[in-house]
Amino acid sequence: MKLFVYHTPELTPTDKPPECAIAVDVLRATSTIATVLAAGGEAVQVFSDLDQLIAVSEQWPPEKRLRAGERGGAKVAGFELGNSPLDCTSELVQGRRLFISTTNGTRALQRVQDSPNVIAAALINRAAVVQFLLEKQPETVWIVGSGWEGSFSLEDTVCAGAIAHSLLEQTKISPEELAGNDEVVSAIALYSQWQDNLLGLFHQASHGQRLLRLDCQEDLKYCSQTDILDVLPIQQEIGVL
Ligand code: 3SL
Repeated sequence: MKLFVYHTPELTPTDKPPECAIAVDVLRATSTIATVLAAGGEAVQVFSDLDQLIAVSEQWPPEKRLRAGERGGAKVAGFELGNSPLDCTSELVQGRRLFISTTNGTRALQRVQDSPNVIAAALINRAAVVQFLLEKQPETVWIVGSGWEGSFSLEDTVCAGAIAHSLLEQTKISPEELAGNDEVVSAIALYSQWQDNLLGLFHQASHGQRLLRLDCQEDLKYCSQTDILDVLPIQQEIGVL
């Protein structure tokens, strides 16, 4: 297995998709997606465009759907949900499909949608993702951070490091064998330094600070937990996990 980390969707190569692509948006899209599926949501369908989301979801029975929209961290007017995983209780999401569009996370998923195995990962479901990689043994794996509007984000990189770190712990593979690019090594170093204080790292992260200004401290706490959900959000058809 060769692992590559890309800090933003724009940095991924365009020629050939990898055997497995893992999109990461710890704050908060992939944390929300994992939470919805763990809480019994029927599926999650992702969109970069809000009008397209509305058009497609209109074809779904109203009692079987939920619409989530986030721009700039805030809920989009007229949608039932923004992008807080804490709103996704089993009472609300059970048996319903979540139609979601967020600023960066859904774009990352769309960027890698042609890979035969597309996964949404966050810290909360890290163990399930690592388990999948250990069982499937894909030759090439990309971990793609969503970043923020084309820039690096600490929280996505530390999650990439958490996945890589766990792979190293559970196999005999050396860091040199695993790492396909230098970003893997730096992601592991970031995780090694902050693994006991991930919430502290989120407080330093620019998007963490943006969410704190929006009064989302409970979201930061929730998303900074590791391995609490045994769920693997994997693409079933293009755009649907
Ligand atoms: O950028 C995204 O996709 C979102 O996850 C951002 S937010 O955490 O909902 O503000």
